[in-house]
Amino acid sequence: MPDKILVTRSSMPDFDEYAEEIKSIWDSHWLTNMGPKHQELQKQLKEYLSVENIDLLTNGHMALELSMQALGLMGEVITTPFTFASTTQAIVRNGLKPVFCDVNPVDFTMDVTKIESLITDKTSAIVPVHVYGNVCNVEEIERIAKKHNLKVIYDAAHTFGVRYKGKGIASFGDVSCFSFHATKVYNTIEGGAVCYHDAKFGETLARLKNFGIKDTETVSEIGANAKMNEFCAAMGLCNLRHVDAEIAKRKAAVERYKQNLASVDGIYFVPEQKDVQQNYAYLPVVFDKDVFGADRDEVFEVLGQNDIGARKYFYPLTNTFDCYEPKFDANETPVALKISQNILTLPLYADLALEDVDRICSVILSCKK
Ligand code: T4K
Repeated sequence: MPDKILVTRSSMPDFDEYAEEIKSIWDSHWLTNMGPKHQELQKQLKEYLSVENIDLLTNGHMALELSMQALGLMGEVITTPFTFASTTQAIVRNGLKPVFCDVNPVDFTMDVTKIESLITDKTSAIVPVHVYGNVCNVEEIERIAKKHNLKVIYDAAHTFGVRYKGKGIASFGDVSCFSFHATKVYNTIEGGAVCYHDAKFGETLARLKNFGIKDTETVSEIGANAKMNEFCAAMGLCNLRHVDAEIAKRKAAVERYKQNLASVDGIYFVPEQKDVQQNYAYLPVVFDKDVFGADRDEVFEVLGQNDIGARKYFYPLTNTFDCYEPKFDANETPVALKISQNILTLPLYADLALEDVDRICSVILSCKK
């Protein structure tokens, strides 16, 4: 009986490598609050991601939430409902109103042709998501933001290491927020980062992640605690040594999936994006029941019966969540609604054996009618 295959599996260094990395923490007794591992990781990531400025946080969610606070956003924020709960929750928890823009059916990022009609005199920012590692139309978003004097905060949770036209993905927009959660291409166990251009913003963010403390006798903002600890930073230092090799293995798994499934009628893969160096973060496929014969939920069930844990990322859309009052109408984002009802993210991680990819594909093909 083969082991259960889950949608992903955390990348980890060898135990000895991590043990060696954390030895100095025992010597120093310095566990958190921007210690030496934090500083070193910040320096290495700045270079790896080719960014002007970077700050490390506890997770990707706090990166989003505190970035919005640091920018002093007000009123309405244009965003996508086709994302993980975090993006919309960060907006709402800042007292802002999310205004949902539909996505395009090719790569599921924000449909830039629909942004301008949603702008009002209350709009202060655009929060697009490079969903699954697919790069948004950054040029058009920049044009619109400049024209209407809006801030742009990219949810870059899925785009660690992605480059567009040779530039690090976080070069675009005012701010980009990464997640280094255990399930991501690159992890620090839990963790996240904010990349930005404006030094003043960086100073505010640094205070916000440390209770708003300016110095030992001055607290200038209403902050939170979102500091990355030394054990997470140490994991990050180890994982950074291997991330290129991990991405190469992911690429091989994605290519194997495509060899097996890309020519099958009724299964849609996102085409490779021009000028993009990808990170192969997720493998989303969309089922067209009229052509394939089985729908997404049926394939999901059959995979589950075979101990294969695909996931319905991102279903349901965030604009259908019960927790929002007033409620939103998902029919206003029909493309996102249709995709969320038909999409499945298939298992993908560096150590996924190609034979397992073949087995997953044959289970999927067994559903075809
Ligand atoms: N923005 C976007 C667009 C995001 O996708 C996310 C997070 C964020 C913002 C916020 O970033 P963080 O604050 O999380 O840094 C998972 C992750 O928890 C979440 O980070 C991620 N997006 C989301 C897409 O996926 P769940 O609830 O699906 O996770 P869970 O526990 O079901 O894990 C999925 C699979 O991963 C498991 O079946 C096995 C594997 N796994 C999981 C864990 C926890 C491991 O191999 N090791 C582990 O330690 O949310």
